[in-house]
Amino acid sequence: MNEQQTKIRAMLADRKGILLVHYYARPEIQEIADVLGDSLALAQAAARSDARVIVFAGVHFMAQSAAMLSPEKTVLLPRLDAGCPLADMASPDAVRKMKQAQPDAVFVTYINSTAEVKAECDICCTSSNVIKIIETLPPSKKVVVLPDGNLARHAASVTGRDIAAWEGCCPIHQALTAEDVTARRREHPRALFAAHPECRPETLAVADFVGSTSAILRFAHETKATEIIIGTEKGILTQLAKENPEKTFIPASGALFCADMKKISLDDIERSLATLQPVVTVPRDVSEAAKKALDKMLALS
Ligand code: CIZ
Repeated sequence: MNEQQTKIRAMLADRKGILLVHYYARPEIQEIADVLGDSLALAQAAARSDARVIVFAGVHFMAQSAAMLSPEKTVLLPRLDAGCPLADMASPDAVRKMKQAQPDAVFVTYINSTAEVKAECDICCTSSNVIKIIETLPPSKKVVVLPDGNLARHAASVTGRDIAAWEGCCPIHQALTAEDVTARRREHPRALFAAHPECRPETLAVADFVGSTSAILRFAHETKATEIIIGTEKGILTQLAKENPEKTFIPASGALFCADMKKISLDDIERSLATLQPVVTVPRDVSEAAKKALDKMLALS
C-alpha cells in the first residue's frame, strides 16, 4: 500500500467506514477495498454491513441502492457525476406509460437504473442473477426487462420466455462488434472469448461464454484455456490477472473503457472521508417503493 492508500484505510477505521468497490473501478482503489465485487455483491454487502459510513467507488445507481438498503448509514459517492448512461435511458414517466400499455406484465429492472425507475418496477435483477430472477416469475406472465435491451434479449434466449426489451444499452458494451472479436481471435488463435450479456446479440453469438463479471471470473478460473479474450469493461482485468497469474487476458477492444467507472480517484476518496461529503440519499417515497424491488431480488439471490 502506498502512503495515500494507508491514510485512506486509517480514515475509514476512524469513521467506522467501509469501502465498497466495483470491479470496473481504478486498480489502486480495488487494492484497498473492504469488498470488491459486482453490483449484487456490493448491494448485499451494503445491506449486511454494520459500518456507519459506506464509501462507494462505483457509479451513482450503485450508491443509491446502498443508501436505500442502509438508510441509517452515511453513503458517500466521492464523485456525484459518476453516472451511468444506461441507467439514464429509462425515465420513470416512460416506464409508467409502458406499464399502462402492458398492465399484466411483470416489470424487471436491471440494477443499472435510477431509484425512481426501480420504484415503478416489480423486481430488480443484476447481470449475475437475471436468469434466476426471470425463472421465478409465473410462466404465463409477460415480462418486460429494462433498461438494457441486450440483457433482455439474452435473458429471453436463455429462458425461452416472452420478454419485451426496452431499447437502452450500455454504450461501452454496445460498441464491441463481432468483427472486433474476429480480429482478436486472429491475433490469439487459441484464446476463448468471454462476453458480458450487455453486448450486442451478434457479439454474444460468437462468444464461448456469456456471463456477468463474477461469472466471467469463475469461468476464467475454471477453464483449461490459458488465453481469454474479455468482452467487458477493462477494469475486470485487474482481478482476472490477480486470481489467474498464469493466464493471459486480452481486452476484446481498446474501447471497453467506462470513463464514469474510472472517475473516482484516491484523492476523491480521501476528500470525501475528510468532509463526509457528497452524501447520496433517496427521497423516502421513492425509496420505499424501490427498496421493495431490491429486497425481492436479494431474497431470491
Ligand atoms: O452487475 C454489475 O455490477 C455490472 C454493472 C456488471 C457485472 O456484470 O457485474
